[in-house]
Amino acid sequence: MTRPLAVALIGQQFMGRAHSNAWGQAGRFFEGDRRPLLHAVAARDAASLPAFAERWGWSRWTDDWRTLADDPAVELVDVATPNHLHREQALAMLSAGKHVACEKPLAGTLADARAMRDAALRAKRRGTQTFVWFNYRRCPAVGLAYHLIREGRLGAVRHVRALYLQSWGGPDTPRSWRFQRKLAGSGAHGDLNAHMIDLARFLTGEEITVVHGAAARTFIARRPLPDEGGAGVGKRGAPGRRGGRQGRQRRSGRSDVDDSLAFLAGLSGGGLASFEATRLAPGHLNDNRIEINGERGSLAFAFEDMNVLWLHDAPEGARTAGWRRIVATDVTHPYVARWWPEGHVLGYEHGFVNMAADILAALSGREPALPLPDFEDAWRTQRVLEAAARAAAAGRAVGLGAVR
Ligand code: NAI
Ligand code: SOE
Repeated sequence: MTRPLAVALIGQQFMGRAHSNAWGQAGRFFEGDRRPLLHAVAARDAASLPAFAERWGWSRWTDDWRTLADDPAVELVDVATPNHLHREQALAMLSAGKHVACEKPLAGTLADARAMRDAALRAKRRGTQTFVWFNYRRCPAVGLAYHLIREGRLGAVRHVRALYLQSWGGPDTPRSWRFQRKLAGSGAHGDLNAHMIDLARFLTGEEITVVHGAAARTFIARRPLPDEGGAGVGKRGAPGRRGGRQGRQRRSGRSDVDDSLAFLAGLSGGGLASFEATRLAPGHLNDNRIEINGERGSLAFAFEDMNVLWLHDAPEGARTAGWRRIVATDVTHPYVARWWPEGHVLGYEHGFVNMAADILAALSGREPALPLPDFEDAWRTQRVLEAAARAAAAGRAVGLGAVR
């Protein structure tokens, strides 16, 4: 017998859809003591919420997210809103005794992230849990890499090479919240490097102790304002895309975040790491890739080929050494047994479903398939983001000890 666990979601656009799908599917594909009940969805656009709720299976909707805190049925609140709202929404729900699953980055600013970490520590003493949606941890190929590293297949880590390259942020892309520092915190850096810092820390099990140097660029300082009525949220609404205003003069606004940021860092085990994030790399759509070189072998993962993990080792010596392409769809790979037979590959949405299932496991007192990031964990990632931003602004190295 499974007991329902009432989930409430805040946000109904990109991540709102991904998370709605995840809560709906987790109860179908995974077994456990708790089954998600899609209790309520909250967002700003009252006109579109009833249809959204019906399509995705939410029993209720509201355009006032605060009411979720007063609803005694709600056990878990899922925050899928722009970065500047994470703090207020998460803190309100934690004080009401709700578990909180929040989107990444934990917050737009270090101060917000610190307040969230502190509130999560207090809530944890009362048995309340927090989670952060670093979904790429939950691709089976990444999970396999995690286990291979724990088994000592690479030996000591020498290098981490992490790239997150996208191409959607050209001059026609409207100035959504993602291009405003007061709403997003930063640009490509917080948005994309957050994932790569998390992956580097998760896979190696090491912390970043110093940012040796960083450089940021804002190539596009003004952007067209989004259309009225919500078009232009995220990357939608650009001329030529559905919802965009074509052939008319558009008003523009200031874009004050980085379009690209790269940095070099040191790992607690002595290794060297490089990170690069951009929204202006034509030919790279959602190209997040990480390579780890250890003293005995290497691993490489690239999300655009997300079912594959590359392993380089030399069990019989140099004569037959080489890169092996492992299609991570075997039942021995994390999560795969819950899905399809070998070679029936998974996609973007499965990472979110796998994470929803792991959150349910954690809330039932069971071990998740792979470790889940909580606010404390995401706070550590946020400190690295801050150190790199400070290093870029000041043109010097920043030790993590100075970022608290
Ligand atoms: P979006 O712009 O597509 O959607 C934002 C949603 O928040 C909308 O439904 C909007 O109505 C709602 N919202 C905005 N202000 C609100 C308010 N005051 N009260 C209630 N609802 C409000 O944004 P998107 O892309 O879904 O991003 C949301 C969060 O998810 C961000 O933190 C972003 O960094 C993160 N994200 C994470 C991804 C991942 O890979 N884990 C992928 C994309 C986004
Ligand atoms: C940005 O385009 C974005 O949607 C990020 O916000 C996500 O975190 C990333 O996973 C995909 O790209």
